[in-house]
Amino acid sequence: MPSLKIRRHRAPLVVAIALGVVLFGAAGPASAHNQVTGTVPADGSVVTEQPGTFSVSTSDALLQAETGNAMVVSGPASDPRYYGEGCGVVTGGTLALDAQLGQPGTYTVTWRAISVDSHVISDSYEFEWAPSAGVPLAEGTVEPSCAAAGSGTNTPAPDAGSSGTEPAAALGDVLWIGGGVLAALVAVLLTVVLLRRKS
Ligand SMILES: [Cu+2]
Repeated sequence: MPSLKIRRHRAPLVVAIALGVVLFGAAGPASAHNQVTGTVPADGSVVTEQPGTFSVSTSDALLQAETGNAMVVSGPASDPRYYGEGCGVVTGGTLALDAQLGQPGTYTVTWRAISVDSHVISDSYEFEWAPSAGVPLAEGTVEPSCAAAGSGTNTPAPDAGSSGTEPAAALGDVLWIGGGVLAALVAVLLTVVLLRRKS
C-alpha cells in the first residue's frame, strides 16, 4: 500500500511545519511594542475650548513610574510658556495631565512613559489653540513644573515626528524572529534525517 507509506512519511513534515508556525506565532506578539492609540487633543487639531485634560492613550499598560513619566504642554510657539502641574498621571495605558491653556497659537505636547514591557515610549505633537471668545486663558509658567521632564524639554526631541522605541528593542525583535526561523529549520532538518533513516 504505497499511498499509506507516503502519508506516514509526510506526518513528521506536517509536525515540523506546524512547529514552525507556532514558533513564528510566538515571535509575533513579542515584536509588537506599545503604540499610541489616540491623544486628546488630536495631533494637528484646532482646539477652540479648554480641553481641561490632556491625554495620550496607548495599546499596552504603562508603568506607574513617577520618574519615568513626563507630560509637558507648552505654547504658543511664538512665546512659549508651560501649563499644568506635575508630570501627568498614569491610569492603565493612559498618561494624562490637567492643564488650562494660555494665549492662542501653536501648542506642543511632549510626553514620555514606560510600558510594562519596560520600553520607553515617547513622542511630541502639535495642535492649534484658537480659543472661542470669552474662554478664560491661563498665564502659564516660564519653566515646566514637571522636574522629571527637565532634560527632555530643554533639549527638544531630535525627531518629533516618530514615536520613540529604542534601537535595542528592534534588535531584540530581530533576534526573536531569527530564533524562530532557526528553530523551524532545525525541526525540518530533523524530519529529513528521520525520513532518510526510515527509508
Ligand atoms: Cu516594547
